[in-house]
Amino acid sequence: SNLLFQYARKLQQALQRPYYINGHSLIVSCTFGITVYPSEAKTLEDLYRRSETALYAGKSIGTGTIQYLTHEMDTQFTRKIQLERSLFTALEDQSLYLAYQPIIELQSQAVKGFEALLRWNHTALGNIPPDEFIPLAEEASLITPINNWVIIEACEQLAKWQQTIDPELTMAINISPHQFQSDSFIRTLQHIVTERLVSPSSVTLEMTENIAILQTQRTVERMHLIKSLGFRLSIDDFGTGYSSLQYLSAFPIDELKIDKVFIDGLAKNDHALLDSIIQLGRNLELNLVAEGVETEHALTYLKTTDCQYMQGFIFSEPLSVQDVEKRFLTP
Ligand code: G
Ligand code: MN
Repeated sequence: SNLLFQYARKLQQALQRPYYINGHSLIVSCTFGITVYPSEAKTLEDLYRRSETALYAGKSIGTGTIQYLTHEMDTQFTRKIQLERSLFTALEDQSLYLAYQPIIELQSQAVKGFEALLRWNHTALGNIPPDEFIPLAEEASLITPINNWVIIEACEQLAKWQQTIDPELTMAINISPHQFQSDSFIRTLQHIVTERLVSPSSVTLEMTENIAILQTQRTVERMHLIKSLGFRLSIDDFGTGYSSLQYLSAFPIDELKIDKVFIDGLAKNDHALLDSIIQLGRNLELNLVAEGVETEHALTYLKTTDCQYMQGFIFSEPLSVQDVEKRFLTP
């Protein structure tokens, strides 16, 4: 294999020189991905696919890299291909589904509503975290249909639960910065309003602070458009993203979801930032939801503050539709 490497180097040196074409000097760069036949690949297709895997891994290090296929690269790539292929049918076969985590009113402990969370239970590979499958869905151009499905599905579910559980229930839906900018997203919201799937005032769209990095004027206009359709807006994972606070008064938002890190701080009696965020939220007349509440200690403390709502394992994990109905549908 050392010989192979030397051979690749020589080829690279021969190819990587300036070419003079029409008075222009063009530099060619040359990156190698190497797979050995027949020990690492049995067929031409395999040889090609695996070399390409090594090539892209090499390119991510830098052009001009000579990269052998490693075992790790190979298993990672095979998993990726397998996941990507199943993603195309994941909506139909219902392996992609929504879980619903209750949002609780702190003082009364009553269920205010739910947050819809996208989950994927792959038939062969088990639970695949969103961090892994969302980028794949983006790559495979499946993210738009999936995003739209999430919104419609969550709204239809809310409409059912408003009839069977409580007419005041709300639903929170996560929106990515890219999705927020898309026209398809706005059309989906308009569809909900015109078809009267559910009252938009009971639907909260959650976006992270990263939304503020995008061109502000356009972002603000878009938020006003969403508000004019009647939906509510919330900043998710508040306190961990974009550091400027100035956007808070520029954005027409209704709610802050306080990131779990500030709740976790309570274990060390570290509540200065949490108190300040709650104060800030109240001064701006925003709803406040504490996220990731796991301990009795944190819950007890939160009850002494002006924060109105909480979400977390201490009350409930995200639940399936069946489990929500088992727990909250009283006959
Ligand atoms: O980014 P966002 O806040 O929407 O993500 C919520 C995620 O946090 C979900 O995946 C949910 O399952 C998880 N989660 C919810 N409550 C808790 C909790 O109390 N502890 C931990 N560790 N995770 C939680
Ligand atoms: Mn969220």
